[in-house]
Amino acid sequence: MADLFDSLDAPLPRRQDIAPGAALLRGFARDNEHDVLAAIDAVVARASFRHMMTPGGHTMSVAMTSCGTAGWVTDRRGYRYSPTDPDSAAPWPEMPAVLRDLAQRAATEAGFAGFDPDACLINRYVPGARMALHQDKDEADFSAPIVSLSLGLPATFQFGGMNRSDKPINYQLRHGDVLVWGGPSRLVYHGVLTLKDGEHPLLGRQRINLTFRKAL
Ligand code: MD3
Ligand code: FE
Repeated sequence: MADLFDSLDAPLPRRQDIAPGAALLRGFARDNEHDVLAAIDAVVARASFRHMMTPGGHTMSVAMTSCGTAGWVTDRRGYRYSPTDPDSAAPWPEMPAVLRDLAQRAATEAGFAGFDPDACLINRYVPGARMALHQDKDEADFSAPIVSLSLGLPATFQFGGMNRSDKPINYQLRHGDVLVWGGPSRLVYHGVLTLKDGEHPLLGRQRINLTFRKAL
């Protein structure tokens, strides 16, 4: 049977392989965006966003919190995964099932069946916030991928190489996009350019990014 979209221009592909082991699943989280946002609200109600300090003494422009058995923290002592929230000394909130399931479905679609994340970092960008090029290498097991979910305002994501000096390729990440990074792409340098101002219908003047990891 003919479908409504047959007559329209082809949409952007739903899945784009951007490098070996790296897949962009556009709009993957749109189907249950309301449940996803409610789950994030529930986590943030128990573990607030906070601006952490880097070991070098700079306050990050991105505000962060975590859920799961481990959360990522940084302070003057360095970077690490911690089983407790340093602000409350309590364990991080449990990872909501709706979030874990989404990450597992995305990982499976990208070829990483069996992904079992124990940490979910939640980053909040307001206009002006950015994340400089870095590698994610505080996790114990690099054979597991990282799954990232973008919500709210669009951002320009920089995908670099194995050396900081490798020229990055820029990708636009929009509300509901999911990225899976594994295999040869797991340790590439990456970052997010300064968030531009805007107003998102569900999230207002902010972007939220979740990253699901096997940290321990
Ligand atoms: C590529 N977050 O939390 S997500 C981070 O949009 C982080 O908030 C960015 O980098 C953000 O560490 C980018 C996409 C991402 C996450 C982890 C990766 C890309 C990655 C790890 C390896 C390679
Ligand atoms: Fe990162």
